[in-house]
Amino acid sequence: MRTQVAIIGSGPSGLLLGQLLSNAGIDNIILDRVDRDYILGRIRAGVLEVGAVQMLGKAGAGERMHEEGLIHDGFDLSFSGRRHRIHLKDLTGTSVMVYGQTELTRDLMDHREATGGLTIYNAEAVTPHDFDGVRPYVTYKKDGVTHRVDCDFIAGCDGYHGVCRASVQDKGIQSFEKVYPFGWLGILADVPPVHHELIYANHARGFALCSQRSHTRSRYYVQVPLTDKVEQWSDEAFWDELRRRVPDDVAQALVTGPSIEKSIAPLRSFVAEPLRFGALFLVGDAGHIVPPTGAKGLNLAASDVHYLFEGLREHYGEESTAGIDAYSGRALKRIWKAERFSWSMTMLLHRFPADGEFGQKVQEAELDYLSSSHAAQTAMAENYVGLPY
Ligand code: RFL
Ligand code: PHB
Repeated sequence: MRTQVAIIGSGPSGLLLGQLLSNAGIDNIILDRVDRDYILGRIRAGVLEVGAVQMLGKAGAGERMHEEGLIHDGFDLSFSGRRHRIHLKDLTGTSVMVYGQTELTRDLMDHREATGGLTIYNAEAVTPHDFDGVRPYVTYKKDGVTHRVDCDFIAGCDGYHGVCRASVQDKGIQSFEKVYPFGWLGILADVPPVHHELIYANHARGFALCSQRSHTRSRYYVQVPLTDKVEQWSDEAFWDELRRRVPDDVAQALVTGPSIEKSIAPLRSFVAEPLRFGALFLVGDAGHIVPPTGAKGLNLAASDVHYLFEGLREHYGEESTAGIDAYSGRALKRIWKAERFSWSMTMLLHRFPADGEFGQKVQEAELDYLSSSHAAQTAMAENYVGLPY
């Protein structure tokens, strides 16, 4: 088989890139090691910046998002028993869109199918080859047979645990990492959200987040020690803990119900540099991870795709390599700003056991300052709605 761009990974990065390339007449094949239902079973992001919203529209897959997505003009910070709203729209002129990653992925998969794009699911042992040379190719196994895809470029859209970053370990890649001493226990339930916007809570017992997917489906998180196992947490124990960490009026209004998904995600900040190795590009979580506190992971995947797509379009359309040569530098500039913001939101809102009560007091002072400073709120809002591409 031959294609122009072989895309490894059928998550949001791979699907978005594939669709933009197809729309521009650039041939591509997507390979994923699991199947469609498995990918759609992963409950992840929920908040889209305007840039990601525009990218989905540009891909031609934004119709349902515009019908069903919820526009949020602000969010609440809860601390010291009170709540403060960050007026995103008033402070920046921009809102965010609450639309689940599962739905966005489903829309992109459906659109790819409808427009005749090729995705090979359940591809085993996917391996990129010769991306340093002039004839890159990818091999994979399916039903016991090894296949080969010759290509011009390989897009590594295969997430944090993928094969692409692993295959450049001896090629001068540098990693920058911070691991946090806790995780997020998340629950998805078909109950109406407790509030029409998100609530991020700093509490002496640990962080909590009240989020949502629709008017009838809620997503809630509480900070837990890394040693906790999801089996230890009954639904009742989760709801009780959440009630303790949010203001009283919120706790009283909380509607609970059986969970339809429950999982623990560790928190990590990670950046790989550079993001290009010859004909191989790292895109999205394959190149970087943010803790979810700033809601930036999926949004960074979208901005990476923007820079890479523009570079590839220039390469094929104008025969210029300027865009692909600039990909790593351009993407990393935006990535590091989102890394900084996600790290600072994480430091501000979580309980760090090693920092003791001093740490908690400093956080409360910063939150109190934030609630009285227009400048500090503007800085937070600008970063939350997303910096320009
Ligand atoms: P993905 O989604 O991980 O997709 C990678 C795909 O590659 C496949 N793959 C392979 N295929 C072939 N061969 C191999 N060897 C392969 N290895 C892996 C996988 O099967 C998969 O299909 O990466 P992508 O596309 O870069 O997308 C990134 C986003 O998924 C991620 O950044 C977000 O989910 C992060 N995130 C959030 N981001 C936001 O913007 N806003 C949020 O509100 C938000 N909340 C979250 C989050 C992530 C979370 N967790 C669980 C990590 C909340 C949570 C709890
Ligand atoms: C979510 O709804 O899953 C979500 C929302 C905001 C975040 C992280 C996760 O910051």
